[in-house]
Amino acid sequence: MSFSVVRKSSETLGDSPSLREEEGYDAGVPKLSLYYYPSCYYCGMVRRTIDQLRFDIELRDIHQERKWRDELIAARGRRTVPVLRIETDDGRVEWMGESRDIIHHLELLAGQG
Ligand SMILES: N[C@@H](CCC(=O)N[C@@H](CS)C(=O)NCC(=O)O)C(=O)O
Repeated sequence: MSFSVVRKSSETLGDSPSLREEEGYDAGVPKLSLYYYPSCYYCGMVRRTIDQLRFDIELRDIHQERKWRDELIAARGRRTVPVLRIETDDGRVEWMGESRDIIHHLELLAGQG
């Protein structure tokens, strides 16, 4: 898969609004969401990569929000996290599990794989 993604510029780090919030949804740009929970070790590894590569990814805590947990189970048949949900602008949705695969995917998207 090959596409560009929204990443945070240096001006949008910290408490500032993200590029996506400022500019809205860009055509051709996939929307990325990470299903996770805070104490999950493998989720922590993925979140570190997200921070390092400055990806603008919505974090969906499955312990905090029941709807995220239910959505994850409906899509994957189990609640194992981390899982990256990738929604392309044409409406296709892919679900990617395994922290190693997610990290590798993000590195490729960032051009560092
Ligand atoms: N090999 C997986 C392991 C993921 C994993 O074990 N996740 C734990 C949390 S750290 C989990 O979701 N366990 C609950 C379950 O599988 O139902 C990965 O690297 O992503």
